Amino acid sequence: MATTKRMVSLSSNILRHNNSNITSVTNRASSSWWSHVEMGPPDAILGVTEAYKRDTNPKKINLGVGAYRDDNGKPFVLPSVLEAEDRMRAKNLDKEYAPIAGSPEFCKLSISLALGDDSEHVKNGVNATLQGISGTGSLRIGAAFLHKFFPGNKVVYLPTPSWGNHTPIFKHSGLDVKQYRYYDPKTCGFDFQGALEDISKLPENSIILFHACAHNPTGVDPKPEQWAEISHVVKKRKLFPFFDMAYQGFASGDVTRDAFAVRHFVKEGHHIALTQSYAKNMGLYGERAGAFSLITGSKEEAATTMSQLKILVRPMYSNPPIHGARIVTEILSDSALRNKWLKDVKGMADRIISMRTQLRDNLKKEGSSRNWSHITDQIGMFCFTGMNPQQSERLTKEFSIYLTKDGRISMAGVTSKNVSYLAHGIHEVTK
Ligand code: KET
Repeated sequence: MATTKRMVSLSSNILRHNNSNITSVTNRASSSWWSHVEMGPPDAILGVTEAYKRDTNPKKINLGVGAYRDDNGKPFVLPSVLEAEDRMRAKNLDKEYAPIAGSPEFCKLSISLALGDDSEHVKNGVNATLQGISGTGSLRIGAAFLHKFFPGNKVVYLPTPSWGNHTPIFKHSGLDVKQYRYYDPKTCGFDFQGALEDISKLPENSIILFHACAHNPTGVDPKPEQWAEISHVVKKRKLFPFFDMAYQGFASGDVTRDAFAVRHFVKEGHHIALTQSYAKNMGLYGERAGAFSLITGSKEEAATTMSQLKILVRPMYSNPPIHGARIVTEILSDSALRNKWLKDVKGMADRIISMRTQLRDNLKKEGSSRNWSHITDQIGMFCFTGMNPQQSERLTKEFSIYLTKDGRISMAGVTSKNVSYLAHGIHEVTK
């Protein structure tokens, strides 16, 4: 009797419990799961393109994102890339998965492009190189690896300013982010003394990030002799150098010249981390082809670190996309096609350099009395104009010229057709 009573009360408890679960599910479903989610801000760089697309002014110009345009303002598919794709088509390739670390051939060609075909480090197999999802994905994997295995301070020191996505990438991986002096707004140039002073005081065993060339957003790079001194201080402070190389070939038009800093550090014995992107120098933006490398102390270290990199990649995205990596492999492995590509890169870099001169000349023609010499002194895809956020905003509102709020303009979006309108707009908001 007592047992039956207890069973009845138990089952009604279960019923009540189930009912209350059902009610709370229904309530939540009717009020929606996501009512607490607040609207996030648009991305500081990619959000500019979204706003540009909404603008109906026929004179509009998008100088927000760093994406190369030809002199008609159209996206540019490199002739060497088209040829690589033709060759690939003729090979009837399959669409099987890539290995977790991507194509081994792509990895070998990528690290050789960075360090040089005659690199002892590549010959000795002390590099752990993994195909990443373009530059961003490679940075993210590198950051995840450092978060898990870096034996020193889990702090990355970034130049001030740096690419807007560096801080979120490193923070998202669990690393702390701090700064060192880099750009001097007074000279619109490199603050060499400030950088050296800051770097020489960083806590030992920290991570320091460098833009290998064509610093984004400032377009200001250290000179070779300044790099040599920086390398010296980095070694003295026992810092771990992490190079982000997103613009090899884009700064000077010469892939060897643009690899100077990376090659110098490696030659000086630094065990660096390196990310590479083919978004800009091969125009493979949406193909997401890039690489992450560690230059380690031995072949064994290269193997152990590689095994752990793969363990990080597998649950994140399993393995990288194949099409872009195949294009890169096709181009870099054939000397004729490689030379064609080198000409394509030089052509893009030269067009940008000539646009810098034209923009400066047009500002003079407009009657601007400001010193615009930094437009031609800076290199790479961007010009850090020195315009403040209010001036940048006016340029967008009054002239439909889109740029990031920090006054950065993508020189790759300037053409012989829009340069005078751009100069006019800049003069109007800065006079
Ligand atoms: N590093 C730097 C310094 C960089 O400027 C970019 C892209 C990347 C890495 C990553 O590129 P990816 O496409 O993932 O290979 N910069 C341009 C585009 C962007 O912000 O995503 C830009 O600054 O406009």
